Amino acid sequence: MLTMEDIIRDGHPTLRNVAAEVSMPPSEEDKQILASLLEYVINSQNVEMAEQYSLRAGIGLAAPQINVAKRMIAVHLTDEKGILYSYALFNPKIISHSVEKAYLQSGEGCLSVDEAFPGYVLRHARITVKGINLDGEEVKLRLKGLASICFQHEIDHLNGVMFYDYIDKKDPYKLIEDAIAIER
Ligand code: K1U
Ligand code: NI
Repeated sequence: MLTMEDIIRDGHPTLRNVAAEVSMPPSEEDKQILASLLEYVINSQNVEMAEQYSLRAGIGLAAPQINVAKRMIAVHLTDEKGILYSYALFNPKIISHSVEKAYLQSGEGCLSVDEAFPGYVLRHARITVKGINLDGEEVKLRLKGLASICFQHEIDHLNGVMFYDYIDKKDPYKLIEDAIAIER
C-alpha cells in the first residue's frame, strides 16, 4: 500500500523527465504499480484510512510521482454532476481537445508539491483521452469539467510538466476571454 512516504516531492528530477511508454501487454509488476496508484487515491478519500496512514487526499496520481518513470495514471473523482470517474490507465494519450479553455476556480494543488501556488491554471475545456485499462482493454473517454482538468494534470506528470508552470508569474489570476470557470 502506498503512503505519502512513497511520493516524491518537487525538486526530484523524475518529476521533470518524460516518462517511458509501458510495453504491452503490461508485466504483472506494471499492473501492480498501476493498481497501487488507484488504491492510493481511493484510500486517500476515505477519512479513516487517510487519518490512520496520514494520506493527503488526492483525486489523481501518476507513476512518476512514486519515482516510476513510466506512463501510468490513476484518477478517482466525483465530478460537479455527481458522476464517478475511476480509471487506471497505461499509456494515456490526449487524442483531441477543444480550443476553449477552462480552469479550476480554486486553483490546483499537487501531492508532490508541499507549498501552495495560488493562481489560475488554464487548460483545455474538453479532451478525448485514449488508454489501456488494467484488463488490457482500450478505453476512450470524452471529458469535460473537473475530470478533464484532472486527466490533463496527471498526463502532464508523464511529460515532466507541473501545474504551476502554467501560472502567470506577474499576474497569477490573469484570465483569457471566454475561459470556463469550474467549481468543485
Ligand atoms: O497529481 C496529483 O498530485 C494529485 C492532485 C491532482 C489534481 C489536483 C488539482 C487539479 C487537478 C488534479 C490532487 O489530487 S491535489 C488534491 C485535490 O485536488 C483534492 C483532494 C480531495 C478532494 C478534492 C480535491
Ligand atoms: Ni500533481
